[in-house]
Amino acid sequence: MAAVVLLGAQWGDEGKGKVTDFLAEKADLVVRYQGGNNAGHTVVAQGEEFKLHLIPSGILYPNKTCIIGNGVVVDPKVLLEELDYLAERKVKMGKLRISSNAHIIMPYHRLLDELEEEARGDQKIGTTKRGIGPAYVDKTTRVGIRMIDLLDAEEFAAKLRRNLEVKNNLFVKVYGREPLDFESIYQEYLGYAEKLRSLVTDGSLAIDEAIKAGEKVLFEGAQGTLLDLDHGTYPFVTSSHPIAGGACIGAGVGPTQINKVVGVIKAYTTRVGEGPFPTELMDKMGDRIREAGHEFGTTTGRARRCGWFDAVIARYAVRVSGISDFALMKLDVLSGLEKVKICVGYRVNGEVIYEFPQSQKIFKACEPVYEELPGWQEDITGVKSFEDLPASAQAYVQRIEKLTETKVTLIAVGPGREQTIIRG
Ligand code: 2SA
Ligand code: MG
Repeated sequence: MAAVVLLGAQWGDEGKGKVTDFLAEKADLVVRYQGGNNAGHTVVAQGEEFKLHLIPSGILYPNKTCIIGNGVVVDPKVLLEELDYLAERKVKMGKLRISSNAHIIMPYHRLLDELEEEARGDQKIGTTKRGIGPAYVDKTTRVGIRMIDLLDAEEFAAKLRRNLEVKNNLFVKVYGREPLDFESIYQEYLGYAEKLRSLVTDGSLAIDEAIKAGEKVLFEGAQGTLLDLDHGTYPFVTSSHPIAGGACIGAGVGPTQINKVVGVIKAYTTRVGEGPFPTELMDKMGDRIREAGHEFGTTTGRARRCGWFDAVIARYAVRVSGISDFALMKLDVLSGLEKVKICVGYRVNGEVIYEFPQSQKIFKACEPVYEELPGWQEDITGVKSFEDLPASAQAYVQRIEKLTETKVTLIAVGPGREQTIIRG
């Protein structure tokens, strides 16, 4: 397998970190292609737990190269903190490279994220307030500051000055805030530039050279399909493209180079932030899943909304990303239930639909149509092969495969690297 894209097939937090870590073992290069430090990966390696937000989880292998692609928005302060954290934990690290075309998150992006959320009132999106959206806005309106600009003090000063003029006008006149100070931001960021200079490279070229040399590349998506700017539950989405196509743009690689797309799904569904969620459980069952699955955000610590597995969404993810394999996570969390449910369609306006609707107004009105399956009581956290899973757990997985027409080739029954069932 030369190049694999790994992505979230739900609303993020599917457990991508664990699968990345697992697949990274076989890769030479691990590339992030979108998002920023709104992501959060918890990886258990060498018996220890690591929390990463920006750096690809492949960094935990000393002989790998990790690339932060051009499609990522980089908060340099956070990146340096993360590097320090890894150094403190005395991890033998892989090589890290940052694309020169990646955009930089500036202090005014973080402030804007906060102020805009506040201003939205009950229409708020529930962002992570990391400045992600405002940084992508600047990229799109062509005033963004890229890694390469940051390394050129003169260029950086000019761009920062121009940006601050516009942003400060907004802070003062619209939000009644104090203006941000040019000099302190300038000095602070020049400091980051010096620390990061040696890591900046042409990411697309590095990936191309690796592929041509026969190396294996893993593209690691953050967030999930339903948070995609175009294909997600707009406007309750993030400002980038977690879907497989995002890897081409966000890393600078052509679609014909990608051989495999792995979608990560959880055995149930979760969502952080606002927006419709048909299978959400507002009852004791939702609490039970949250507790058993430790469903609290890695980035913000927020309690995640929990619900049953939604096959409509999973099938949709297969469609928009061309998912070839599913990795099914946290199957063990459902152990001990008498019955488990899978959403197979939605009831809306007096009819039943089986495709993810285009209109968010309709999606919001959707009531799940459930299929009920028998649960399993056994502890499965030590199970090593599919055949050794309880019959009803096997049936649950097979039902998901049938409904999504996609093979589940990896099943996680616990957080550890060894708690993984591989199916051919
Ligand atoms: P933003 O900050 O602009 O990207 O927020 C926009 C929406 O996207 C949601 N969002 C997320 N949802 C789930 N997981 C996310 N990342 C972390 C992770 C979660 C965490 O991958 O583990 O640690 O809390 C993530 N990032 C953004 C967000 O809730 C808004 O609905
Ligand atoms: Mg996560």
